Formats: sequence, C-alpha cells, structure tokens
Amino acid sequence: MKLSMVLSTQPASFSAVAFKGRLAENIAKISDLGYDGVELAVRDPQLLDREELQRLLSQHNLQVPAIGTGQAYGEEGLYFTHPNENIRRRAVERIQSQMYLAAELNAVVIIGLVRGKKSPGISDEQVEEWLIQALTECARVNPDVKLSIELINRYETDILNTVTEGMNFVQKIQVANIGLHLDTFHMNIEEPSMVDSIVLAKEKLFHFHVADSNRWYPGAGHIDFEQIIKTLEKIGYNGYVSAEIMPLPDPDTAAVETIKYLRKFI
Ligand code: LER
Ligand code: MN
Repeated sequence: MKLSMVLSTQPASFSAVAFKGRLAENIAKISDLGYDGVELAVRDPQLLDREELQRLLSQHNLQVPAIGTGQAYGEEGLYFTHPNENIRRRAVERIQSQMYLAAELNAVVIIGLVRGKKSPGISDEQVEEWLIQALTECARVNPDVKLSIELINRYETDILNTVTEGMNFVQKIQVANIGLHLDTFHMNIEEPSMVDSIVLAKEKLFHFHVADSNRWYPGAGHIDFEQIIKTLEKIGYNGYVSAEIMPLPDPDTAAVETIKYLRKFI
C-alpha cells in the first residue's frame, strides 16, 4: 500500500482538500514530505497543461493513483442523473475526457458527486437507469481505466451511500472496470462497521480515501486507522490510501501530521 495526498489542480470550493493550485510548488512539497503519489482533483482536463504536469510528476517521482472529478458537479452543475439530457451528456463527455487523462497517468477515475442526486418527480428506477447508462457509456471508452464509485454520506447525495448499496449496484451491472471507492469520513457516518464494509468490498475496492471523523488529518479524530489498514492488508488491497482532508490547522501541518501518523501502520 502507498500513500497519496489530494491536490486540486486549480482553486475550487470543495473544502476537504489540503492543497489547491500552484502545481509546481505543491507537487514538490508533497514529494518532499515523503508521499508516494498525488491524487489530482481536476475540474476539466482541457484546462491542464499535460506536458508540464508529466514533467513535474517525473521530476518529483510521484504517481497519480486517482483523479477526482467532483468539481464538474460542484462548479458546473454537471451530473449523470440530471433530468436534462444535454447536461447528462456533458457529464458523460467530461468523465470520458477524464478517462483519457487517467490512461496517460495510469490512474483510477473517481465517480463521486458527478453521479448527482435524485430530482423531484423523477422515479428511483429512472435515476438508476440514467446512472447505469452513463457509467457503462464511460466504461466502454477504455476498459483498462477503472471507474471507482465513491460511497458518499447522505448529506451530500441520496444515491449510493453505503457499501452494501454499492456492492449490490456493481454486482447488478457486472462491468469489470466499474468498482467501488471508500472514504473513512463517509464510512464513519454511514457504515455500521468499517472493517466489515472493507471486507464486503474486497476485490471491487479500487480506491481508498482517508480523513478522520472530523475530516481533519488522520489522528485528529476518533477513527481507528490501525484496524482499517490491517483490514485493507487482509483483503489484499495494494492500491493507494489517499488523504482527502481539510487544510486545518493549515495545509502543511495537515500533510505532515497525516504522513507521520499513517506511516506507523503503512
Ligand atoms: C470526494 O472524494 C468526497 O469525498 C465527497 O465528499 C465530495 O463531496
Ligand atoms: Mn472522498
């Protein structure tokens, strides 16, 4: 297992990201602190200078385990289950564009808030149909790029909150490159047992976010990370554990404390 830190490639309103913008400076910092990778939160791949990004990554010897895509929803209102067909189409195209970037970086594409939420007057069956249609259209673009559906707490979305719901969903659609993504912050709200949930996800677990119960750096709240890391080892998870945390008390302290704490177990 390896450790990464989330970096937003540009300023964004989502709060649980320690580092935003200033790519050269932040990539150097994340590498110097001893992280193996940098997870990138990207609103639109078209806005990125990919050559410069690749240069910085190889200069600082960092991998990109995953690309976060939630800003398309948060900043632009694009999502898979929007009642407007044009918006659903633009959301699919945006994720397909993220998949081309992910193929270059060997990264997983995170399906978080871009799945959307239920709208008044739209049946649950319709929502599920739009979601499956969008996901399968994306998955087909490149079967080698994994799409990881993040289980997100009820206060942020009303579609797929728990690992049980996530497993039922991925088993129903049976697409090899569509799996799950867990985040300890959300699990702390939704899951009866984090250990049981990780075991349930097993080989469908494509990516893993950590934050403590208060969304501060691991060690600042009451989540038992030693047990979580042991369980990830037990199921044979060999991907990244990626810190998606608030920049508190300040970004540098949050990043230093995260790695100091997690290196006890990883
Ligand atoms: C994104 O990874 C996440 O965890 C969500 O809280 C986005 O709002
Ligand atoms: Mn997350």
